[in-house]
Amino acid sequence: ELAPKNRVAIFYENGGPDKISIKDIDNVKQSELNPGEVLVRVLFTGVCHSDLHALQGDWPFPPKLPLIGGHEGAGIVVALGQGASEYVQVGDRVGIKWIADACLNCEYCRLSHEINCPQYKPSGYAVDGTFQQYVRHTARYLTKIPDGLELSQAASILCAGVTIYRALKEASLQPGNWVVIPGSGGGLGHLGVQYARNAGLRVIGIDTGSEKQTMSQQLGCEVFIDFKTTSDVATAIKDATGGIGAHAAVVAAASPAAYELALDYIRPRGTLVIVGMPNSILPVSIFKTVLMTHKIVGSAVGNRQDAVEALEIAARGMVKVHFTLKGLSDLPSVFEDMIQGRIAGRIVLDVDK
Ligand code: 8ID
Ligand code: ZN
Repeated sequence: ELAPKNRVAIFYENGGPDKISIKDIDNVKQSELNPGEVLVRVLFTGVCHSDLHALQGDWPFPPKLPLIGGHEGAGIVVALGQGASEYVQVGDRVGIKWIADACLNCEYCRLSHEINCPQYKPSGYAVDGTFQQYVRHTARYLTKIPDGLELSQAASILCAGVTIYRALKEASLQPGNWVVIPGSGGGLGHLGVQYARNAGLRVIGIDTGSEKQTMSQQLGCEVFIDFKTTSDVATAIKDATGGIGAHAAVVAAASPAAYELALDYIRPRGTLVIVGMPNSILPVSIFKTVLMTHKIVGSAVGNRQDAVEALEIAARGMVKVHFTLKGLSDLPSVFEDMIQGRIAGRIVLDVDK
């Protein structure tokens, strides 16, 4: 028997944290599930900065309204629609990611680039996400969570972890190379430091404040630069890397300034990976890009295999999400803290609290 009610965090218009209401709505009935769909009982969900962009509506394509946000969910399958048992069973521990579904049949999907599928649907953006106790979801796009990885740990691997893991791949680095991670004390960044170290890279973190500095250094940054108190970040990075700059920057900050700086400290043939998503323009010198033979690449979440790999690494204990556990009803204050830049690591919500 499914619970009659579903507790959700919902907003009806874009704006600040005060737009969010926590309420009980009628739960989906088993008979309402479409073929291929399942009902997932979410237990834990991370809060990603993308959820804040969705709330504020500051991206070029605004989200559906009203919206139940969230796209880093870990929970248990509780009901199956017709045919869903081909993919999952009741009781399976599963993860919900940014990509809720894609056609799996177009050229991009065939190449495992589901993020480029014209029909892909983002969770907590185009369809309701994980800031609720029960989510209907296509069975084929869920990710199984490895045994031995707690659901509260798995949650933020499903967006922050996968995204930064894939972004590091896009930087095409070799063990021993230098990578700079602006935003190293944030959700994506603090996981990026660990995935990078795990791949044998040397990491320089950029962020601000003593809490984020300590976290960045404890997780493996050899060098930490506070962008608010360092007058010449580019020179500091060149000094740390034998005078020539880093092999790559993987920018995990929602800040245009972090991007502009990166073009000044990556070495010739270096790569700038665009991950953090301020809605802004990056001025790039055409002349300098040619002279330095720089590469600038965008990276968006990861595919199903990236998710499996990112979770496996976490299950082996090589990467840990450093999170503070709060309740779903705390979501407005969590967004307020995110706006103020007060969150080191991640906030994970217990959706029952
Ligand atoms: O697929 C993608 N590309 C993807 C997936 C998930 C998230 C992109 N994102 C985007 C989010 O939408 C957001 O724009 O990545 C960005 C970072 O998400 P997050 O890690 O969830 O945000 P956070 O926890 O707030 O961390 C951001 C960190 O950046 C620092 C902040 O202090 C914070 O610790 N930061 C800022 I703001 N400006 C900085 C700067 N100039 C900076 N760090 C270095 N230099
Ligand atoms: Zn996210």
